[in-house]
Amino acid sequence: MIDNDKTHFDAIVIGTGFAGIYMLHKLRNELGLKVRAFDKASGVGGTWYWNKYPGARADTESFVYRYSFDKETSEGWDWRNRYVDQPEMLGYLQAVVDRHGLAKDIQLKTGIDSAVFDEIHHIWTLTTSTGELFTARYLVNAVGVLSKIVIPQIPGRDKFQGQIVHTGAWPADLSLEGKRVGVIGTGSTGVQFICAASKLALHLTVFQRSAQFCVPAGSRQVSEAYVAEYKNNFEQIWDGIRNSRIACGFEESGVSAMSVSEEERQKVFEHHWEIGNGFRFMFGTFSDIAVDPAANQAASDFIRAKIRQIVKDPETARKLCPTDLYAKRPVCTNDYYETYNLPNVSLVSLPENPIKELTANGVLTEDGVEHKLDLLVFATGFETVEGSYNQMEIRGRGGETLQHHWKDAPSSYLGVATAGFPNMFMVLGPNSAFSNLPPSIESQVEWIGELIGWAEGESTPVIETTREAEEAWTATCKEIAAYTLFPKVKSWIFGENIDGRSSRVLFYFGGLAGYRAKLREVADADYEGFILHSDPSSMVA
Ligand code: NA7
Repeated sequence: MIDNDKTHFDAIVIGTGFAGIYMLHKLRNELGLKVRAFDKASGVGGTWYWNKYPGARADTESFVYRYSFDKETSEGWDWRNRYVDQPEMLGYLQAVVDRHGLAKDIQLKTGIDSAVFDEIHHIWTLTTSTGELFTARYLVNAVGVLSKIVIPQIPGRDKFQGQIVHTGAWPADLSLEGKRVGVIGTGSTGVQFICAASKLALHLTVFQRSAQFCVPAGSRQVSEAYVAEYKNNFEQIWDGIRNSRIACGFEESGVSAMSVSEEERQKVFEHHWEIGNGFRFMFGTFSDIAVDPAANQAASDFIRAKIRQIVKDPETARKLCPTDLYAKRPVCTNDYYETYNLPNVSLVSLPENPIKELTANGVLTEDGVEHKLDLLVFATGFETVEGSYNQMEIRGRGGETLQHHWKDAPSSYLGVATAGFPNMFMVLGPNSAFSNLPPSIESQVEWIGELIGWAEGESTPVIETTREAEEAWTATCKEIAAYTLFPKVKSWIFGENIDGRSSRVLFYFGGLAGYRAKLREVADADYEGFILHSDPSSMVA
């Protein structure tokens, strides 16, 4: 066992995005543990470090896409835009790191290659990409849900003479000015990129596999009075957010779409279209858009009518009209459909005209047209949850790898722990709450911190969840997901964006308030579903 001042820690945190930063603060500054956080990036920020593509910004509002634990940084943070953009987000996270003096315990440019649990000494041993070895009693994975980028295989990739990039690994110095740009992907990243790129590129060609339901974001500057009101009602606003389903800071509707007249329904949709925001449109208009097929159809019809009204060329409008259910992660950005009226933007509908191959000059489609490009951008998403963990070799009891434990699908108890991996926790592990992520992250960090604090009061604390608890939580998540329309459409939410991967439940769809109530219930029942070994001889095999 390695036990020296520089390499042994009470806890190691992997990742320094929203989750890792707060976890480090919680364990080190509040619990008084000796902690180190690692990140393979050269700066903190996680997702917000890597996703530097033009147009990158949060699409939940600035006042909810932040920490509530750090009132002081928020107090001094006079944001001016309804949505925080990527540079401002990084600035905010760096300010939190600075305020809490966290930098000295963050080791950047260091990936974790493996983490192995020693069953005799109850210690995790980690090896890094820099060839170092570290040990810790607790291991917390704060590696994100959407970190591992996906680039589809397209024939002829090596022939293309231009540049290829993924939005999730955007080089900071890459400019679009004067370039012929192609983009594959119209998810929430794609729509942001498309709008920004249309204003910068000489020409933009959008290669669309699925048409997207996109509502206006309603991006605008906010007034000083608006910011002051938030600051004056900080606690009350955050209480409301924690007690809501989606945690986006707007009032979620309790009215079902079909319970009102057609005229009223259109009025509500129109009102929310004007206000803007994707989650608000899906959950603020009516209570059952994501649950009831008729309600879903009404919302879809409304958006399709908007597309036909906005897009001048009827053929382009036809291609842009989605035919699926409105049941992917709701997407918003300003002027998405208007962008297709610009003379420098063209649309290729891939189901009708697939990509044949990449050539030296660009993309050749089945109709024989070669779309000449200087830059091809993949906005093709991420390998949800598993991708973040599969990059490391994590071994728990009996040397079992996490990949093996999750061979059918990733699973967990409450999204924070998985059986056979003692003293290992996850922030946003599989089957965490589907909501605006910062409040979800805070709920888990605080709960994990409480659990570790509780266990620290015991001698030789080893905490692990049971297979029964994990199976029961997985079953609950499956049951709730099946009640919604989300699994009926292929998307990253169910891991189905990866070719050949079957649908798996990766989120708890019962809402953040329900999730937090469950966390409280488990804690109040002396952490039911966890075993706390105060005597090593009582360890389960
Ligand atoms: P998404 O939402 O997974 O979107 C990926 C997009 O790329 C989507 O339009 C896909 O089409 C498209 N795609 C993926 N593979 C291909 C291939 N092989 N050919 C053509 N088009 C393809 O990723 P985002 O980065 O936009 O968003 C991920 C989340 O990150 C986002 O929701 C936020 O929460 C943050 P499809 O719809 O699958 O037909």
